[in-house]
Formats: sequence, C-alpha cells, structure tokens
Amino acid sequence: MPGHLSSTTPGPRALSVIIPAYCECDNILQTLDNVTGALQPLTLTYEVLVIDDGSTDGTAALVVINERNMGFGWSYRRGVEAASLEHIVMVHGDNAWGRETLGEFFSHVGEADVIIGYTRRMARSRSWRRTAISKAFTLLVNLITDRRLQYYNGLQIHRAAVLKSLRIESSGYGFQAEVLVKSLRLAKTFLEVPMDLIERKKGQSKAFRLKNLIDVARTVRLLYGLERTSTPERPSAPVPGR
Ligand SMILES: Nc1nc2c(ncn2[C@@H]2O[C@H](COP(=O)(O)OP(=O)(O)O)[C@@H](O)[C@H]2O)c(=O)[nH]1
Ligand SMILES: [Mg+2]
Repeated sequence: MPGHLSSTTPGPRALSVIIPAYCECDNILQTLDNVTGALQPLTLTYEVLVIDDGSTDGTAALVVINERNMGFGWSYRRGVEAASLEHIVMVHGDNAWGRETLGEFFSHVGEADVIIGYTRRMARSRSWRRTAISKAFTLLVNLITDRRLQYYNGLQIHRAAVLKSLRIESSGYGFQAEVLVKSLRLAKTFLEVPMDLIERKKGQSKAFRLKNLIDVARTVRLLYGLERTSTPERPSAPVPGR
C-alpha cells in the first residue's frame, strides 16, 4: 500500500502527487516537506502518495512498501492506480526540487491538458556529461515524434482520466517519455514550465543502472514504432498566447 496524506481544502482544482522512492532514506522526508510546503499555499485539493519500492536502506520504515524492487515506471503505475483526484503529477523522491519551484509548477494545474516541467540551465546543477546525455535524449525523442519539446524526463501534470486510460509499458526510467508522448497524442493543449533543479544532495543517481538503460532503449523503440504506424488522435499545441 502506498503511504497516504491528504487535505480536503475545498477548491476547483485537485491534484494527486505520486512520489516513487528507491533507497532515499536521506531524502524522502525533505522531499515530502517541500511538496507539502509547496501545496499548502495554493487553493488546491491534494493527496500525496509515496510508493517505496523494495528499498534496502530503511526508506520503507519512513513510508510504505513494494515488497521488492519493481522499478520506477512500475511504481508510477501503482501510484496512478491509487490516485483519486482529477490531475496527477509525479515528483522524484530524491529531494531534487525545492519548494518554490514546485509551488510555481503546481500553480499551473488545469491550465492545459498536459503541463510539462523542464529543467532550465541544467548544466548548473548537473555534470556536463549528464546534461549532454539528457539533451541528446530529448533531441532523439523530438526527432521520433516530430515535436520541439524541452524535456521528456521532468515533472508532468496529466488529467487523471487520460493517464488512467493509457497502457504504460515501461517499468523503468523510460516511462517518463512514454507517458508524455502517449498523453500528448490525446491532448489538445500543453504548457511547458521551466523549473530549477537543485539535484540530489545525498545518495546516487539510479538512472544508469543497466535495467534502466535497457528500459530506455526499449521505450525509444516502442515510441518509434508507435509514431511510425499511427497518427495522434488530436495534434496537441502549446497553450495559445504563451
Ligand atoms: N520506485 C522506484 N523509484 C526509483 C527507482 N529508481 C529510481 N527511482 C526514483 O526515481 C527518482 C529519480 O531517480 P534518480 O536516481 O535521482 O535519477 P536522476 O534524477 O535521473 O539522476 C528518485 O526519486 C528515485 O528514488 C526504482 O527502481 N523504483
Ligand atoms: Mg535525481
């Protein structure tokens, strides 16, 4: 069962926040603090679901539990199933986003079918090597999908009904691009919002675990097949006037 915190503040917009966490005992409490601190001043109904994924470092004692490590995408799917509000966002559990940037991002809930966060000035918080890999991945997915997006691996706010209807195949890191591409194929509008990454202060990135590299390669192949063999239901466009 995912850990569950909720607020019933009345308001027109409602957001479920999913936090997948794998071995983040040094980061998860601060992440929760930033997320709830960012949500509180906004007139949003919200719930926060923390999905611990077979962590071996004691994270599970702080939140709740997948019996064994099932993957980042798998945990996301579990969060999507459990989420009960109109919009859904996933926040990384490694305390990589500060309260201010989260609050600014969450304030856009409902302004478009998909709200896409991207990291501005990534090279300030990440190594040049990681930044280059990230940019190359974005370029590749843009080429496959014929889009000009800034980023596929950041925070994204989706309409719950659309997200719950998607078949998400990736169980690892690739799910972020898969979800975004599939969701945009059903969306009329999207909005890109710059965010400030502070990057994790504790623990290691799990992005380059072998299973994640394989998962990302599979996802790229899947998206290539998808875009080649079928056209999107509706061509999505940026919110007018931005
Ligand atoms: N549930 C789950 N979460 C994971 C797994 N691997 C990474 N994460 C989470 O995904 C988020 C991003 O991971 P991170 O290693 O910081 O990747 P990076 O930010 O791309 O370098 C963090 O909150 C991790 O705890 C996993 O196997 N399962
Ligand atoms: Mg990280």
